[in-house]
Amino acid sequence: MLVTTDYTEKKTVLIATVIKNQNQVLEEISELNSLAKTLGAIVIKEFLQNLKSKTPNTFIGKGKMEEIKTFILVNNITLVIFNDNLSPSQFKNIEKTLTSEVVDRTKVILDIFSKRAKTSYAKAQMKLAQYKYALSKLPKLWTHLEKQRGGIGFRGPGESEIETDRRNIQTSIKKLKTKMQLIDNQMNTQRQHRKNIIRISLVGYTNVGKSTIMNLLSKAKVSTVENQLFSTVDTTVRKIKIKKQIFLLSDTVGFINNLPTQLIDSFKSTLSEIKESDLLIHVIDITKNSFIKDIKYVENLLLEIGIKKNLIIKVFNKIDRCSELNTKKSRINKIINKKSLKNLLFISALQKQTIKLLKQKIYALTKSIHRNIHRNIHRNIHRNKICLKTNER
Ligand SMILES: Nc1nc2c(ncn2[C@@H]2O[C@H](COP(=O)(O)OP(=O)(O)OP(=O)(O)O)[C@@H](O)[C@H]2O)c(=O)[nH]1
Ligand SMILES: [Mg+2]
Repeated sequence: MLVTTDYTEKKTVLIATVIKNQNQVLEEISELNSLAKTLGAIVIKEFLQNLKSKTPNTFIGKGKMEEIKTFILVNNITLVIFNDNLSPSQFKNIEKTLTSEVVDRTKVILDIFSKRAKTSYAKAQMKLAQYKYALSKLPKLWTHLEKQRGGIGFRGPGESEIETDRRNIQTSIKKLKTKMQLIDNQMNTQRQHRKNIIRISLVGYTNVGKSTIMNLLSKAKVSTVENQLFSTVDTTVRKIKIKKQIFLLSDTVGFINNLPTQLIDSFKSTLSEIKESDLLIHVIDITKNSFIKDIKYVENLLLEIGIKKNLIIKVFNKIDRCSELNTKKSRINKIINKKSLKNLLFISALQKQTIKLLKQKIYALTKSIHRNIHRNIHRNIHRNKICLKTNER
């Protein structure tokens, strides 16, 4: 059941439906194209269908379905990826009609994450997300799952077997949660030890340059892959020094539109790294047409997971590739509230000198936190001395 779909060199078509916002879907399908390519699929064609409402059985209309079916047969397509999330019965019906393997956007994202996870903790988080996904598709996804099974320990179809499957997945989820709780506790203790150091997290949409900035600020070697989505799945924490002050900098997993809820759930503790940070560096790829939408999406997602920070630097990255910088700057001035304007930076992570500006900004914004931390440390030392003296008497 946790077998990932093999995308390598598979001739693939993408399908997206438009009910309201065509531009939004166009961006999503281009993102889906990158996601599929990241997994090695060869995308042959994108199908877009305007709909007044979704057809419950097959999701898209009959005529379009026939057109896609013919295209699949003529071009030997073996994989179909839907931009929308499909219900178990839709999966079943569409696969039957198209006689091809069908996956949805959530599955693709989960498969990329599981491929990228390196640490055992990230792997456990991924497994948890995949179990939850499998559980949500289970009842009617029998044939679909069966095709992928091949000796995973589940036997033939039928209601009772499906029930066994469900119980097996639920048991695995329980075990994983217990395992992760133990690691969570250790990580919490580690975080407590770092209390006296200012913590900074790089956050933002995927592929905006977070890891590149991390590497520049910390001389770390977090892998940054040429234009691939979700290079980073594991959180990396590095010490950095600015004017003799020590900071802890975390590089975190990138966000994407319609991030699967299963992923958000299982990445909660990774995200608590962000929650406990004193300062967030929200990185934005200014070359993207949708950069304003990306900002809002990231801000909303942060709010959704309970992260409300006053100290945020918005770093508009990749200015070396941005052709309409001034026009974009005036768009930004209009949407950003006046108070936050001083916390904006325009940089190129490929030009070392602009990183200096970022360092200056980090230092200036966290000065008062440093002062408080030092005051607390001195107060504690003083308190301990008094305690010691009292005990000596
Ligand atoms: N032209 C240009 N490219 C950049 C800049 N910063 C990063 N890149 C490129 O953008 C791509 C993505 O960079 P990453 O640092 O991996 O982005 P990320 O935000 O960590 O991505 P995820 O880990 O996938 O969320 C890489 O190919 C980088 O070389 C920049 O300032 N200018
Ligand atoms: Mg990264």
